[in-house]
Amino acid sequence: MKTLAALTLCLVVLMATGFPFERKGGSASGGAAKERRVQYAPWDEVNVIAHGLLQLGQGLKEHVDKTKAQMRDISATLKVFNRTVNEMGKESQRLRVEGEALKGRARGLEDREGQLLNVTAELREKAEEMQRERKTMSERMSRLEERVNSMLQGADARNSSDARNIQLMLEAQNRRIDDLMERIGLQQEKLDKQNVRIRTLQSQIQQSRQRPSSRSSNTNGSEHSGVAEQRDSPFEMASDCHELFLSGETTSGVYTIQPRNTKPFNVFCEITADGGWTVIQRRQDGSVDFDQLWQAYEKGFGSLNGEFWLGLEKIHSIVKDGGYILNIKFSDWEDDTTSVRLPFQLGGEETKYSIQVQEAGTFSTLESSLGPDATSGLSFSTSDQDNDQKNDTNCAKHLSGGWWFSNCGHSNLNGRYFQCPPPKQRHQRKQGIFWKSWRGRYYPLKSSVMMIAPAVIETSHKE
Ligand SMILES: [Ca+2]
Repeated sequence: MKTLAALTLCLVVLMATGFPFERKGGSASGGAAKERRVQYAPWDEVNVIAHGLLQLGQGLKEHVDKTKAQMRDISATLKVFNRTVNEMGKESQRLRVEGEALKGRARGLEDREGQLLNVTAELREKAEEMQRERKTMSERMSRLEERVNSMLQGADARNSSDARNIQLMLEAQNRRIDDLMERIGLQQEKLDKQNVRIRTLQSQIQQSRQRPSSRSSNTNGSEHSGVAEQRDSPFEMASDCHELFLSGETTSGVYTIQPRNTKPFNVFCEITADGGWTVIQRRQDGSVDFDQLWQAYEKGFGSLNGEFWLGLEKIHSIVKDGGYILNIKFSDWEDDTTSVRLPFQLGGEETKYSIQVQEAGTFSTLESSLGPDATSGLSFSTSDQDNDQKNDTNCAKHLSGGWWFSNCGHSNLNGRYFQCPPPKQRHQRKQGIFWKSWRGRYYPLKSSVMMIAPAVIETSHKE
């Protein structure tokens, strides 16, 4: 800039000196020589001016070049600066975004921290509560311990020997009481047994009076010796519910009986006005699954006070000497009831517990669902023991439960228990409890009870 100012000043000075010369030449037109001299005379000056101008041009060029270079530098710097500004803008934008995100995160963390604080506070409260509880518990425990200790110490201190003596005495007393109770029990059992025998004999006497047959004389003949024998024989339990009835029992319920050559077992006795029935099956609410296998039907299952199957073994042990009657009671869903009585025999395991119903003239319609099929013996079947009379079918598997099946279609009181209303599909309904000749093949009955008693009961029932 300084050089530019200096050159401009120089140019101005030169021009200023030139003006008077040209004016001088113009005004002095009279003398040509003088003018030529004047014209050539300042050559040096012209030279100097030209030189100056050249220098000036050179200087200007240099200056322009320098300025250009400077401009380039400046613009490059500006570009860099712009870029930097741009980048900084972007960066600041990014930083702003990041800042927002961070702020968001910070807010989230703050929230969480708040939640955590709440939870922590809750936990602390709970822990404190638990600690309090534990404290009270341990206090109680220690109080109890103290009490027990004091009691023990007291007892020890005061009367350890007395207590021991009293204990021994008590034990001796208990033993004596037990002995007495046992003796009383034995006496009572003897009395009971005698009572049973007397009642049995009384009923036999009554029968022989009513039916003066060949058997009556035998009964009368053995009467006294029977009683005498009974007096000295050890206690025997009733062999069935009818014997209990004869011994004076009047209330239905669970009793222990002991058929001949059998271990005692419990049964439900249905005591009626004319005798004691031993219940062998009861269906009433579907509470017991009757879809059981052979072994279960042999041993029995269910609850004597609810639904049950007494078991083929036990039934056989009661009726093995014959002369029994099967009494079946049913009810439908209108609570209509009916009953069937069939004199029968039951074979043992070797006959697959074959039932044989005694033929008494012709069977009634009601009796026809079991009677006619069983006159020559009908074995018991379960899904794992097909002893039925239908060759191509396993009735127990086809239907349900175990029964004295003949051709699958006449009766099954151990079928599936269906509540009312029963299923609509016949293939389901036919698995139910049914007695074809009463309510039909596809009517699942509401209840059934099967019970047995000596045929004697039937005589008194009819008379
Ligand atoms: Ca079969």
